[in-house]
Amino acid sequence: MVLENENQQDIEADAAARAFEAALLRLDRLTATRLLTAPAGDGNGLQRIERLVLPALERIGQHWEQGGLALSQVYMSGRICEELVEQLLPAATSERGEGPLIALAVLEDHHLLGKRMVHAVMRAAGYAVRDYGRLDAAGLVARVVAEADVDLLMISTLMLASALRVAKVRELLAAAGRRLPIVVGGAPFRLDETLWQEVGATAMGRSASAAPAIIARLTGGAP
Ligand code: B12
Repeated sequence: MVLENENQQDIEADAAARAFEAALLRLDRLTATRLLTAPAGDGNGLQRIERLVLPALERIGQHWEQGGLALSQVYMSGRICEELVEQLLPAATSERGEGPLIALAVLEDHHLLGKRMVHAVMRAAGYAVRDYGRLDAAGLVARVVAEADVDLLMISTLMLASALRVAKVRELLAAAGRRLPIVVGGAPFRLDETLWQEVGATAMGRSASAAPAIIARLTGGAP
């Protein structure tokens, strides 16, 4: 019975993600918004976003790769998702308390949506997060070295070449004598389960909603 319910939920989530994908490709913001702000009882806002936005954009990326879509369609779909995520995710701010100070960056990559989601979730969980935006490996290391109060670094990358640059960040940090945990996330790490270890990260998160628990584990408790 429980299994039947779960199957039914999976089928409904898949149908909703496909409807969301179609709305993105029609540039139909109204329908996309309606699908994201679903009736109560269907998970919280973040779960809903992860269930719709991630698979829809992933399929759009695959269609583009296979030549079925133009890059402009990928771009517009990404922009609409960015706008919606910005509107829908809690904009809670957290003053620095006793908890760890976290720096968050996109490394050598223009895919910013995942970082935005991670930022919103971490702030909502009560963590103090410094958003470094998009940086290259040397720029990121220079900033972490200059800001001695940063306890942990979170890096988001969506391109394989950028994911591999995490190894450079680790190497430059070690050369500068700065040791801190690095938590990575993004498509390349979800596709290759051991990549985070290969690039010398401390941990990997498959989703934004998984991030607070990973940070709590690494820093010895919630903020
Ligand atoms: C939208 C998109 C774009 C948009 C980006 C808009 C924007 N402002 O973000 C635009 C059009 C600009 C774009 C450009 C390009 N793209 Co693009 N893009 C995508 C697409 C379709 C979706 C990405 C996305 O936003 N997903 C939704 C977000 C929410 O998911 P996410 O980032 O994975 O984040 C989630 C988790 O991973 C996790 N997470 C993310 N980061 C972190 C970090 C931590 C610490 C933790 C714990 C968790 C975590 O939390 C998030 C929520 O749960 C992907 C397809 C895919 N499979 O991902 C291709 C994709 C990433 N793009 C790709 C490519 C090739 C490009 C271009 C090179 C295309 C070109 N020829 O110009 C350029 C490169 C730009 C650059 N230099 O960075 C390839 C990369 C292939 C590879 N192996 O490297 C992909 C995989 C498409 C494909 N199938 O080929 N792209």
